[in-house]
Amino acid sequence: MTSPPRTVDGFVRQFLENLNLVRGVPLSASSDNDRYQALAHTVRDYLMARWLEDLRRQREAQGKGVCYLSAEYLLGRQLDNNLLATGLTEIATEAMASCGIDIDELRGHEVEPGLGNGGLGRLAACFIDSLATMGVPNIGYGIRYEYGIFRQTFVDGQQVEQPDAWLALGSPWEFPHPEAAQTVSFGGHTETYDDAGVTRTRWVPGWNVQALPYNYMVPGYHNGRVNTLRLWSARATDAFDLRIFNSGDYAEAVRAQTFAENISKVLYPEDSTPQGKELRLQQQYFFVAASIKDFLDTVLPKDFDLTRLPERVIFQLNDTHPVIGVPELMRVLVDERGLEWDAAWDITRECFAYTCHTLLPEALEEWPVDLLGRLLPRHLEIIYRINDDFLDEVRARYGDDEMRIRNMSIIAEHPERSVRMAYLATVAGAKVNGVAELHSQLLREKVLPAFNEFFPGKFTNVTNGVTPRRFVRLANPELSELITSALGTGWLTDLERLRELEVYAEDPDFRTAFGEIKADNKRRLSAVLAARDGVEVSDGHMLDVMVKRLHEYKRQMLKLLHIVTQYEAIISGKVAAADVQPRTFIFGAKAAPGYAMAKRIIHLINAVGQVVNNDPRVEGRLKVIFPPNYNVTLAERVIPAADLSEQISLAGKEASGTGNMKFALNGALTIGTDDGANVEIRELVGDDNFFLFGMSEPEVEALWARGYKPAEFYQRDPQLRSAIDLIASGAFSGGDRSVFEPVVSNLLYDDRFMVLADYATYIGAQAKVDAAYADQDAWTRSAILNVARCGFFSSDRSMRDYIDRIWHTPPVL
Ligand code: 26Q
Repeated sequence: MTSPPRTVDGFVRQFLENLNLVRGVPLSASSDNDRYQALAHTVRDYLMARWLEDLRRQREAQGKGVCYLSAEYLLGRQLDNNLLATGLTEIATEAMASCGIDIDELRGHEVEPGLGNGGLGRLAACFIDSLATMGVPNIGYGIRYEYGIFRQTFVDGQQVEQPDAWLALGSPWEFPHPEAAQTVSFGGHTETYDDAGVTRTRWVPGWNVQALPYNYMVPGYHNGRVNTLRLWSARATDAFDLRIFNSGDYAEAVRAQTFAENISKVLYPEDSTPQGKELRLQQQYFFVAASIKDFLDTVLPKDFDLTRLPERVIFQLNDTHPVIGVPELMRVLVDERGLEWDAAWDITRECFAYTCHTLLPEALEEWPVDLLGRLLPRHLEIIYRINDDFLDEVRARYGDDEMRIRNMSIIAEHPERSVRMAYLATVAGAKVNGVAELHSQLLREKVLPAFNEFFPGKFTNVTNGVTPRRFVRLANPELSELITSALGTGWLTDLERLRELEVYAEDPDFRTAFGEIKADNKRRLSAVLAARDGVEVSDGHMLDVMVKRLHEYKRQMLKLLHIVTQYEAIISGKVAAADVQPRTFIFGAKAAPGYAMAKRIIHLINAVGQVVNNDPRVEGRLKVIFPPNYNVTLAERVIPAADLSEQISLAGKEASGTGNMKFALNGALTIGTDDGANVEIRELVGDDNFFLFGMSEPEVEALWARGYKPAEFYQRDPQLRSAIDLIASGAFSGGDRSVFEPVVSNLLYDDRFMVLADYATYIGAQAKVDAAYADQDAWTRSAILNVARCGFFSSDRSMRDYIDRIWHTPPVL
């Protein structure tokens, strides 16, 4: 193997060689894509020796590792991250310059792998970054979707989805290993047979697919470590190919092949509202079965004593999506490896742990028994047996309390007989965790109280975190440099050290420098938006940002009502435009393609922007920008530029949020409800540095109990009435009142997320924001304190909590 290029000359040599050998072109004839690919190859060559070394180290150590099972990894661009991890950024920049290439230009050519929907997928990406940085053995298992999250475009202000062909130009970061393929089976039936006097069950599947692993390097930051992300791609098996050969019916044979390969074709773009689609269950079983087999057959030594499996692995279930792994491990242990049921169950119960990411009842996955039985007949039998044994234990404890039995059963009977995957995960998991303190408390007290009582000590909390390498160092290089100039190095892997910045909040020079960086970041963002969408962030504006998936519970409508309220006040003459604090509002949000109300809200945001931005009476003091296709790459630009972070979900609905953490760490102040991790952010930064508004979760409950009538809030509050009336009048739809009528009546008569109930306190809090922003120096002081006090939200700390409370996996030195 070639030696790693540690000098500019070495780097240039290797880069030119890769252009020739990998791309088959000389520099003079190379395209930007050739150059990007060759550069990426040069970085991965450098990582290769370390990767191999880590594989060896981990095999020899025979320690316990984490298998993170996640249907989503929202990785973001890889080049910059891998340059940073290896400390090659300067060398690569100089090397490219000496070839006459602008590395920034090449950076822009990387298509980010969007293999996730939002928070949950990005969390998985942050976690594997932290584990590599901490030297903890980890394999991330998931699916190599051929198409990731759709590319969002707007046509007449309405969302139109385009396929995300992220692999079209080739993916230099992946290593296919077809020789390590696994076979995954589906369908068929089960039968019993006599095995030397013992009755055993076997599954006779109806069809198989091949799972091909693609490995990705997950480098630790400046520690020479490289873990593995292994994503599975579906291929037709030889049997499918044979059918092609033998059938003579070419079209039918190809259809069969397409059928197999459909399994990893596309990421489901729903988040929070799972649809019980067969293909989705196929995806889940496909990657989990391949991963478990891969771990048992290729990662563990041959003839490993499986009763000791819990000493070697914890399978962490990222939400319920991989929970079919529980009956799968039971099937492998009992049917294939010949263990007794009870012994297998003891192993299984120790090998899984479950993270819940939601509180919305409609987001809890259930699979209809007839679908599950058709696709995975043996797994359904195993689930029934797990449930029978569990309910026997419940009866033994509480007697024949049928009400309780029905409530705790893994099998729901209504509206159709189905498997409650969260219950299965809770019964099987060694631990169950929520993702923020409030969420974990509500999980224990509201969602799964019977299980919390039955399994004392099983429930725990691990508050989410984000990787500071990507979301501070890469996204905000100037701030990172300022921090390093104050604290020295080391803080990026020990983020609590940001505390030492508290004293600098009192230093006028530091505040000036901090304020200038924020202004620079706004200019950088403005340039990006100008190039991308032809819009600019106006100078001197406060940047007010709400970026997250579009969902009613997150309440983008509340933000919009604030904008419309300000606009209405100007055009009705209640307020002079000159007296309005100039603000640019940035939205970023994708709606699930089938979520009609979310799509209408997107349309309305664009429509309001169109009107407000072009009304001369506003005098340019309010501006709404909604760049399409918000993704990790855009997040890295928007977040460092933000002054104000909007975290305004109805209390009790947002499990944690992680964008909230990214903003605070980049010196934005939060306006937010007492929800998810906002609670912890506010406790840490202090009430003076956080704009709290809205009902608390118990207040929400109390209002529901009293009877919530949104129309009464509309009647009572003239400001609210004017804003809603303006929308209803057709002012944002060319006079056509019908376009946004569904949005308006939804608010007035079916306001499930209590937008109108929190409106008044939200508007009040926004007035406080305006007042605070008027004193720039004081604002900057608060922003610095946000940075200084949010070190807790490093995903390194999350990983330490998982390790201490759940995994018990020491680093391998
Ligand atoms: C399930 C079945 C079928 C189709 C789709 C799905 C599906 C896909 C994605 C269900 C849910 C998701 C994603 C959920 C998610 O992102 N939840 C967020 O997780 C973050 C990390 O813990 C939290 O910070 C957010 O509060 C939570 O909303």
